[in-house]
Amino acid sequence: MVRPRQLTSYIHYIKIIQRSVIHLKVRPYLITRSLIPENQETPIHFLRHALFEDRYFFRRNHFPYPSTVHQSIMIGGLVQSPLSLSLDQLKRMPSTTLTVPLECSGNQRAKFTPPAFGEQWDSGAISQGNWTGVPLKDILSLAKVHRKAKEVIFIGADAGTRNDMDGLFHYARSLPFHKAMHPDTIIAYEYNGSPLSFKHGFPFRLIVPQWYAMASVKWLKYIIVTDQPFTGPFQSIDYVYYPHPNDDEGKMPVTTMNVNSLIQFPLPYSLHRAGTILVTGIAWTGEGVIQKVEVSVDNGKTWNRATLKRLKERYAWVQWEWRWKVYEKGEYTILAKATDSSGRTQPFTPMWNRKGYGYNAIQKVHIKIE
Ligand SMILES: Nc1nc2c(c(=O)[nH]1)N[C@H]1C(S)=C(S)[C@@H](COP(=O)(O)O)O[C@H]1N2
Ligand SMILES: [Mo]
Repeated sequence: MVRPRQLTSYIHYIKIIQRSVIHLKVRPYLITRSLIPENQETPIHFLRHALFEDRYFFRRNHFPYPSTVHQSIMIGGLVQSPLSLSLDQLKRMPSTTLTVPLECSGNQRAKFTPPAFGEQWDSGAISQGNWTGVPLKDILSLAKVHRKAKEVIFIGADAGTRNDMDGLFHYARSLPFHKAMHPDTIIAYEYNGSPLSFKHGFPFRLIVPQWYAMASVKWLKYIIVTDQPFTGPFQSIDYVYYPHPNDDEGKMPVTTMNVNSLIQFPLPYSLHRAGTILVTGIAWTGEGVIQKVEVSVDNGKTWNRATLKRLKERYAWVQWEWRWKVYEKGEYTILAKATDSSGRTQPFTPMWNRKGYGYNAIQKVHIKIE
């Protein structure tokens, strides 16, 4: 029999072995959080490029995958000319390609204390690639939107039940009209130059740059223009910040991504020789652009400016690096902190909220120099 104390030390060894195996460039894989619906994280620490292969893109689903694929989108509601568009028709319209990261608003939820309700994501519910599609505003103008329009609702083909309400629900979300009309809000039909894969929304999905990814509705089936606030459960119950544990006071919708960064190297709990260590990672924001990333190895007493490697694309994450000269053996904590052009900076303590959205506290990586 293994006694609990031994067990913890075994787990400790297994973790060390796993980490060293990963160091030997074993092929990365998605980490499964749930099988049905399929929720899987990206091996974000091991992918150091800007465009992720489809098979390494995180997957976040509320329901089992849809059983039928709809070959056209219907646009209706407060419009003069309701219409239906097939994939071929859409492909004939002028398109745009954007490098956009999608980050689940529940990314890093597992780090909240006290624990927050929901899928316990570590830091891999984020991925990035090139999305090609037609600006939604061009489609809305074909349909001739009524002047009274206030919101646009997007309905996906997937549906299922919820624990908190009776009935069958489609995954559906709305955008305020001005965001729907933004030239970079697109109906995407290609990812990295290939048709969207089924798991990521084939034949078309919405891509809403700078918003958390719940807005980017997959398997898009209906687009409905309305003058009323949309109150579907994925709009008015989920994807709302609830700052208090027991009441709904101060609730706020989840929209743009918080300023955030991630240390990709060194890996947590890794061992290193004294010398120079290239600390690397990524930083991103949903408002403006990343202005600076700072790294601290003395628990925040002093901060060092990291070098930013910007891509041309304005929504893409920024890669950063900082050369750390470390000669003294011992344990260290590396902190990384990003600041964006709207003046937002990562906090030491995350804004706790009941459903665990928008985690963006400064990341801490413990390592040892020996
Ligand atoms: N139709 C549909 N669209 C959806 C979802 C869903 O469950 N159904 N999940 C949303 C959420 S919460 C996220 S984080 C992203 C995940 O996109 P991905 O699976 O392509 O990574 O899709 C969004 N769009
Ligand atoms: Mo999400």
